[in-house]
Amino acid sequence: MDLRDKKVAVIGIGKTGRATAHFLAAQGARIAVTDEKPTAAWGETLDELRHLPAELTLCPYGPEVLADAAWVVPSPGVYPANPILQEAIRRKIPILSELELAARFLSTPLLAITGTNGKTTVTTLIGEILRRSGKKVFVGGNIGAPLIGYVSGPQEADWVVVEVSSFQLQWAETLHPRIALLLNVTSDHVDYHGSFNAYRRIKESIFSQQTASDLAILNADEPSTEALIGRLAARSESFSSTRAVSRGMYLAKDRLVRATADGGREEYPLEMIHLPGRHNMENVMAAVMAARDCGCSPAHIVDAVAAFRGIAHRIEFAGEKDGVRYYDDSKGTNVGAVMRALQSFTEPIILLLGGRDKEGDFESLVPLIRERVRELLLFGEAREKISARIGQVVPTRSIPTMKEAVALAAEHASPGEVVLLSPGCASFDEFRDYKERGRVFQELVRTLERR
Ligand code: UMA
Repeated sequence: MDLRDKKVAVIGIGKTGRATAHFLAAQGARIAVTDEKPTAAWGETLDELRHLPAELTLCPYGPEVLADAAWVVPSPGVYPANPILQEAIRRKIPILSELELAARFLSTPLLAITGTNGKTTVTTLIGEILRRSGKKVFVGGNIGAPLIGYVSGPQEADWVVVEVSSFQLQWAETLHPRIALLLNVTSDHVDYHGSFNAYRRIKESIFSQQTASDLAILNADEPSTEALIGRLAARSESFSSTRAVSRGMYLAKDRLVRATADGGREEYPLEMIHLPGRHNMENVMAAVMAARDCGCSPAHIVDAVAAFRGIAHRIEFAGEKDGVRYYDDSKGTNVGAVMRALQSFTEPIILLLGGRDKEGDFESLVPLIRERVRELLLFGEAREKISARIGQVVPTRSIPTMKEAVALAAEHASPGEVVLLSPGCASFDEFRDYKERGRVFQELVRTLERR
């Protein structure tokens, strides 16, 4: 792919758009950029872009950006139904996600992780294991650093480990990971993709370019991913926390077992895992399988897993006051994540749920809420909508903000109970992102502790 003197339209100037513009400039392309935010609100980004060694056109937010463009690179957050993208389709201008563009220039083997939940944990853990095994690794993608930034440099890693969101898989038709993981698919981002089936198909497309020399890692416990075993061009291995599998990993009574295609068996102690919940055993199994295929030894794997304490805002212990333990699961932005969080505790739970709805299937939480939640506190923009759907199951209160919900939880909780923020919704109604929401929650808990 030769970008020299070609015009490329970049939509959105967040992390992805900025990194893409830098890459395009280095490739000698001409760049047209646009963002729904007016240029007056671009701050330092405007200066940064103006200093790029490239022909740069700043366009108003609309189809003008497409004039003379050979390709369009939308930021992940731009919905497929966006009128600029629809116009690009009408004009037959190819649309490439940043991930697709980067992958076309990638010379390092690619290990890609997707799924509705667990991606960040598995991506981080694989990175840790590879590092501990002495390999050079770039860890990026949806987790933070765009892949395009890596391909802009000397590409010196042994492996590129990339967390891939469904937004990045949209417009990524030739992406070809050496190892691809699909951890699970439950309802999420339906507002973006149009339907659950469209979302599921996009997730499965991570395997579409793989061949027999590649590896696909699948979840044997989830019908939607299990159905793919044996149906893919790649070798497939699966993991299960409920039953033995012939190729892959499973949870036996007191250990994890890895069964290889040649009939071999490896065992890993459960004591190496310091993360809560069965879902984290699945995450660890997925990471171990990927790492073994990269050539990491079981000894390095055990060391790295034992040292791994999880990621921020993912069922993270936030503090304790008067015998009540507070947990921050702000990263739980969909219903599947809330289920996992609820399953991680045996204590009665006061659940803080709410924010901006992504058309989540809240009804599917009802059995777990009935079983484990003592009180449901709904907050944020979606609170009335959620209340109308699941507000009759356990005592439920509807409160405007998360801050007020935390205060009420502290008032209502009894010693031995857990207060869990697992919002099942996006944060953007009240916060910049889930990280800010989690930080605010943790600060509120620290204030409670000091009282
Ligand atoms: N914008 C438009 N038009 C739109 C939408 C956005 O102009 O229709 C503009 C915004 O005004 C803003 C810019 O685009 O200036 C933001 O782009 P973006 O929302 O795509 O965000 P980036 O900063 O590029 O960050 C993206 C990912 N964000 C999303 O997918 C929403 C980050 O994932 C990722 O870390 C980063 O690329 C690097 O790869 C975050 C995320 O929320 C963590 N991901 C979702 C999730 O995990 O559920 C998928």
